[in-house]
Amino acid sequence: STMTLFHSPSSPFVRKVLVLLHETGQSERVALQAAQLTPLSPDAGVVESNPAGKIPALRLADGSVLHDSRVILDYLDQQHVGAPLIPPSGSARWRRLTLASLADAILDAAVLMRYETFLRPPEKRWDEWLAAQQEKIERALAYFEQDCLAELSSHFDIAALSLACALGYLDLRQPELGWRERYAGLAAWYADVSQRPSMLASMLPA
Ligand code: GSH
Repeated sequence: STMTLFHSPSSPFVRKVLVLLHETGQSERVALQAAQLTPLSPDAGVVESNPAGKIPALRLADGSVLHDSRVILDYLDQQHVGAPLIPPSGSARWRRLTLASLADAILDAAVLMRYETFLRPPEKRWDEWLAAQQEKIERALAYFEQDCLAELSSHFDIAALSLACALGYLDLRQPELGWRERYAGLAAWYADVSQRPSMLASMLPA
C-alpha cells in the first residue's frame, strides 16, 4: 500500500474513512497503523503527524499528512473512478456535506461525553454539560428522522455513511439511549445500511 492510516478500532471517525475506502474499492491502498490515544495520553506518532493529536490522520506516499476525517474523505473520494460519494458540485454538494457535518456533530458530542465519563474523575463531572451534549445528539437524530429519511435512503454517500457511523457509535457507547424506540425510520434505515459489506468489515468492537 502507498498510504498509512492512523487507526483505532473503536474510533467512529476512522470508521468513516474505512467505509469510504471499502465503498470505493480502495481498501488495499491503505495500511493501518495502530494508535492508542486519549486527549490525556496522546500517541507520539500521531502527534508527529497531526499536532492536534487526533485520528484519523492519513500519511500519503510522499510523506505529507492529511486530517481530519472530512479532508481525508474528500481526498480519497477524488482518488477513484467510480461514482463519487461527495457530489462534486451544485446544491447537492452543500446539502450532503451539511448532513454529513450534522452526523459528525453527533459524534463530536458523543466522543466528548465518552471522555467526560470515562476519563474525568467522577467528583469533577459536570452533569448539565453532559445533558447539553445529549441534547445535541437528540436534536440531530430528530432532524434526521423528520426531515431526511428519503434523502438518506436515496444514496449511500458521504451523508449516509457519516450518519451510519454515528449511529454505530451510539450503539457502542450509549446502548441505554434506546434511539431506535424514538426514531423508527432511522432504525429501519440503519438496519439496512449496517448490513453493507463496508459497514460489516469495519464494525466497532463490542
Ligand atoms: N473532527 C475530527 C475528525 O473528523 O477527524 C475528530 C476526530 C476525533 O475526535 N478523533 C478522536 C481522537 O483522536 C478519536 S474518535 N481523540 C483524541 C483527542 O481528542 O486528543
